[in-house]
Parts: sequence; structure tokens; C-alpha cells
Amino acid sequence: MKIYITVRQNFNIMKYILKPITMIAAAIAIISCGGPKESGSQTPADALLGRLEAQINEGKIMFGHQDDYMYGHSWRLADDATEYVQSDVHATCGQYPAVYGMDLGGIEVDWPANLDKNPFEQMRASAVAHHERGGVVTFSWHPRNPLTGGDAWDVSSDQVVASILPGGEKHEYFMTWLANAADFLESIKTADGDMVPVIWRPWHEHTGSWFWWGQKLCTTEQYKALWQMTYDYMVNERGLDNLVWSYSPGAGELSAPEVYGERYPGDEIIDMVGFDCYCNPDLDRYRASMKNALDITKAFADEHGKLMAITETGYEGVKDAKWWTQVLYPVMKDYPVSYVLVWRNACDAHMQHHFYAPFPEHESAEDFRTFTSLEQIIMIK
Ligand code: BMA
Repeated sequence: MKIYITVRQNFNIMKYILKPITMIAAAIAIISCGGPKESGSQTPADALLGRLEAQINEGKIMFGHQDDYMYGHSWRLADDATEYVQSDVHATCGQYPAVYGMDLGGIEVDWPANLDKNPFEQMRASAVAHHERGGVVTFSWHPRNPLTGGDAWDVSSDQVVASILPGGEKHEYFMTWLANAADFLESIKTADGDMVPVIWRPWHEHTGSWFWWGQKLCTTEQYKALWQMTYDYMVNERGLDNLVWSYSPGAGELSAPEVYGERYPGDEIIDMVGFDCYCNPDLDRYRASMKNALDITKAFADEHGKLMAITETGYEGVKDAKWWTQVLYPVMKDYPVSYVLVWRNACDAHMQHHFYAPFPEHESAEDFRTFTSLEQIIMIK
């Protein structure tokens, strides 16, 4: 894990560890127990990493769901809601997902709500609520295209990454995007002012070419430089110490182990390695693809001393009544996976088919209850 030796860290030690104690008592405490390290100079990110590692050592896997508290198959949170209790997962099995995923797409251009219409205020508050409930929060980012003005999927130019790197025509502009993202990630705090740790997963699925930062849209050097720039800004310049940095290639392109690490930004930046892998009606093909990605990711994680996760998966519409216990669980259960996150349950009328977790009436609801009550699966009561 990276070492953060900054003025801000000293500030954080005071803020996080010694807050309830007076300054004088704190000074005595530091002297008597040999300095801040022993008294716990852990950053929020380190604390989360420690927790994730302990869970893996116990052989446990957290279940996660994207946008869980924001909307479900047939509902959306009211604009003025301040309680985050409705959830398709909870309605189905009586427990909340341990991992709550959200996406920052839209924050870069000052939208009040993200690309899937979730107000950022409610995203922030629900992240805090989930953390206080004992859960873990993760953010991905589908930023718009800073060169063309299109969305994250606009791959009409292969000059986008080049244009935002230092010296590029959109560099200054893009730095305002990073600032907006950093402002938000920094603002996820409890009422006491404690920063909520976040698994931060930008620049995902880069082994494919459907996002402007994808394989055919930039060189290996440019992709790595994009990560370095993101990290330098958020950690070195802004001092954000609540981020667990996560790397997640798309599984479909992992034809050989080398592909996985080809554009890896480096051990100094990354804390957790994973992959995104979706199921289609050919269940055996999904099983094979998951096994391949899990094997490659595990070997990479072991070699680099990193934690691993299934950062995105799911079967759109869950068109198999036993998918949870007969397909997903068997393929992942023997790997040291920190969490498995299924994608969102869209609520828009034209996207009723786009759901990855069940709801009470769904044909896989009973199997989901069996899956989530397995000893190995961590949920939030
Ligand atoms: C995709 C789809 C889109 C969504 C995007 C970001 O996979 O679910 O509808 O906008 O993720 O959440």
C-alpha cells in the first residue's frame, strides 16, 4: 500500500484518530505510545483495505449492486427523499448489498444529477448512509468526451486521451473535470467529518474500444499517463486519502494473461485488481469467460500483492431462475474475491429489461435468497 507522507496526513491523524481527545491529552498519548504510527495513522483507504483483506482471509465475498438505493425495477427515489432504505435487493432477501456502486458520470460538466439521473446530493448522502450501515461504497466514472462534447461512448476520435494529457489542447479543461470528481469524492463525509472510504474505479474496461479511453483510442503510454495524471492530481495534489484505487479490464478481451497487465498503471497507483464480465444466454460461455478472467486476475493479484474483485457482472434480466446458485456462485466460490457487483436495475419505462438484481416477483428471487444466505456471502442486515 502506498505511503502518504503529507502535511494533510498529520492533519488527518488529528482529525480521525485524536478528534475526541483534547490537544494536550493527544500530545501525551502520542509520546506515551511512541508516536502517531502506533496510535493508528491509518488513512480511510488503508482502513478499508485492511477490512477487505481480513474478509478475504476468512474466505468471504461481499455482494454488491449498482445504484441500489437510487432506483429499482419499478421505482425511483423521490427527489426530496433523505432516507435510503428502499432497495430491490432488500425487498427480495431482507438484506442490503454489502457493496453499493455508483457512477460519477456528469459531475465533470456540473450536472446536478448523474448520467442515470441520480442527484449527486442523494448519491453523496446515500453513500454516507450505506457506510454507516456497515457497507462499502464504490464509484466508477463514465465522463463525457472532453474533446468532442459527446458521451463516454463517443469513440469518433482517437485523439481524446492525447488532447487531455499535459500539453494537449484540452488539458486545462480536463483538469477542471478531475477537480469536480475530486471535490465530490472528498465531500463524502459523515456528520462527524470523517471521510468515507471509496473503492475508486475510473478508466474501466479499457481493453475494449467502446469508451474514448479504450484500447484502440489511445496508446499504452497515453493510457498509463491518464492514470498517472488522475492519481497525481487526486492524491498528490489534492491529498485524497479515502480512495482505494481499482483497475478493471473487460473480461472479453483477456485472450492471454499478458493482455491483463499490458496497460496496468503500476503498483504505486493500484490497490485492487478486477474485471468486468457479463453473462449472455450461453451460460457455459459465461462460465468459461469468468473462469478465464478469475484465473488471470488471481495470478496477477498474487504477483503484484493486490486484492481482487469481480468489479462488474450480471445477466441482463437474470433469465435463469437458478442463476445465483447454479451459475454465479459455483464459478467464483473458490477464488479470493473481495466482492462481486451486479449492475443496475434500470427503472425507465423503455429499459425495463435492463436489470441485474432480482425484485420480489422475479423468477430468480427464491434462488437469490438462497445465494445471499450462504455463509460465504456478506450482505448488510
Ligand atoms: C451501462 C448501462 C447504461 C448506463 C451506464 C452507466 O452499462 O447501464 O444504461 O448509463 O452503464 O451507468
